[in-house]
Amino acid sequence: MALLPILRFPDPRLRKVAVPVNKIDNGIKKLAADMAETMYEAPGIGLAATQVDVHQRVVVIDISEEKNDLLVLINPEITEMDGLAIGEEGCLSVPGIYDKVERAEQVAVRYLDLDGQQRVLKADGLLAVCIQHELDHLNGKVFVDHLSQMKQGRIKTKLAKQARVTA
Ligand code: GNR
Ligand code: NI
Repeated sequence: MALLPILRFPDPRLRKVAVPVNKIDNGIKKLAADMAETMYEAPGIGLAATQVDVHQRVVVIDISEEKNDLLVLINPEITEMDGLAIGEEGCLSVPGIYDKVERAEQVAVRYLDLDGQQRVLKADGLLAVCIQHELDHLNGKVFVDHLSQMKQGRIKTKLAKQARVTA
């Protein structure tokens, strides 16, 4: 296992659209294991391969308190969306920034598990938010894209200042 470096907004590599996985081989299994380790260490509740500069459609999620309920979603697709909910979001690629985003309240997601089995998961609450947030990453989107241009500008300024003091 290995910890992977996480790309930071506004890195242009966060804008790449990930391609579907065509074979769940040992490379994909290692990627999922390394992503899980990286997510737990951060700590975060989800991580998309895009954030570790791998542009394939792989997501890991664990919203459990005990951090013992890992979900690996390969080629996830949202097949149903219902309702609207506004919740506070953050992102490991946009450290220290939190803001409200409107999402579907409930989703159904179809995906392959690590054994290549097709599965369907119905989610609401934080899990539904996290699934939508991670699918956005696979499509080159970051949660701040849902905010006003003025907020996006302020976030860029704040992150650039942070990067200066950390460097
Ligand atoms: O750790 C994370 N927390 C979180 C909180 C509210 C909404 C979405 C998230 S996902 C985020 C991890 C991350 O950046 N995944 O891409
Ligand atoms: Ni994120």
